[in-house]
Amino acid sequence: MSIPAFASDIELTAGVLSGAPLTRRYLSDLRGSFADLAAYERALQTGNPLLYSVSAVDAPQGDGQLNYAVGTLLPGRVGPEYYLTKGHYHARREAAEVYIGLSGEGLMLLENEPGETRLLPLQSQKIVYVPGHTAHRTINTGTAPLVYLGVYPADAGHDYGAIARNNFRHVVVEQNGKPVMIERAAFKP
Ligand code: M6P
Ligand code: ZN
Repeated sequence: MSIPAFASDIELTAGVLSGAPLTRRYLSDLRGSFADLAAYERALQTGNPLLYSVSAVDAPQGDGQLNYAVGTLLPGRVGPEYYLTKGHYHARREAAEVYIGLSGEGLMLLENEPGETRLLPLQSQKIVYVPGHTAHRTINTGTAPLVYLGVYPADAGHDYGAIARNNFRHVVVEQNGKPVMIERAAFKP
């Protein structure tokens, strides 16, 4: 029996991990995520751009294993709202995750079930600890792709349902060239 270790290469510009499948999310996959519905429909009429890709390495089955994934979120906006990931809770709610910024500039929007919110920077030399029971979404506030690595328990699972139903309580929009977080209820296109 040899040690079941392995190494991955990160291809930063393509956002790909060697040997791992790549999932692509296009604008049409993000229906319901952006606050400005009219701006979303207008954007879709002019095309269906790639918003982000995820290249994930799944560990072998077994207790205590970790998965990891490189996400590459492109720069852009729908109306005033920056490009973002769908965001999710972990199906196993207590599962935490560590995000490590690799390049680009962005934010992580965190929210828990009581409705508390945190907004933390994600970029090179920043590491964000996402505790269990916390929904997380990545937002690109820069002009280059935001590339990051997420490491999470192999049995965490993705639960998109709660976010698909209620979205996050806050939106991050550009105002005077800077990102500003406002309550979704107060958002006026
Ligand atoms: C990170 C990890 C992945 C996640 C991806 C995109 O790379 O957390 O598990 O899939 O970001 O986020 P989402 O699944 O919300 O689209
Ligand atoms: Zn996660």
